[in-house]
Amino acid sequence: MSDGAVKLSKFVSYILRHKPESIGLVLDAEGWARIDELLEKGNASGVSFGRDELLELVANSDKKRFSLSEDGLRIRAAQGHSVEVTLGLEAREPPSVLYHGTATRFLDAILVKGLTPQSRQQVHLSVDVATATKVGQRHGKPVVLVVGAQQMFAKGFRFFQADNGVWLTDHVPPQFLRFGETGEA
Ligand code: HQG
Repeated sequence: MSDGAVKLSKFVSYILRHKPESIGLVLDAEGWARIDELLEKGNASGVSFGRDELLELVANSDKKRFSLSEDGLRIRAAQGHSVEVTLGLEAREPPSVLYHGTATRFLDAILVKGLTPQSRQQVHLSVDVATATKVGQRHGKPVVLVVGAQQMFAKGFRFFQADNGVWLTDHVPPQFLRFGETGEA
């Protein structure tokens, strides 16, 4: 993505996941915003972007961060919310393992409490080690934990897959975690 696209992606992520009210936008219960309104209020807040740029961002976002409604009139973040939303995803059977990239400085707490959503609505899990490593790098020295997703599922934990493939669950107790890769080259 170009520098401009990354900047716009960060702005739209911030609005649709965390602070819609900062530009006077109201999301519906499932996290959707009207595209017209996002354009109008985003531009009024001083960030200038057009419909084409926004739609290009949706199509080319490296992590497919945004989804469009079937009628093409609304947009939402696929995952990552701190605002309370009900994405309306169906619970699904996960693969046998999933991965969670984090930073080494969080490990002590994670080994006691397991993975908890922190400021987001759910814990985010990746389907592969490479992606998890990148997620962990955002926070510091990365470490990848292997999540016994199938084991959890067998015990009644529920898993959801966002439109962009990221898996979501409410909590991963420490007994379902084991160390994977350091994420280092
Ligand atoms: C850690 C990005 C202490 C957790 C990514 C993580 C993802 C704990 C941090 C999505 C803990 C929260 C989400 C505990 C978990 N004690 N720390 N008990 N349990 N943590 O950013 O998963 O690029 O809220 O390990 O790709 O890093 O923005 O979550 O390090 O899909 O599109 O607390 O955001 O997507 O950090 O990332 P975050 P995350 P985008």
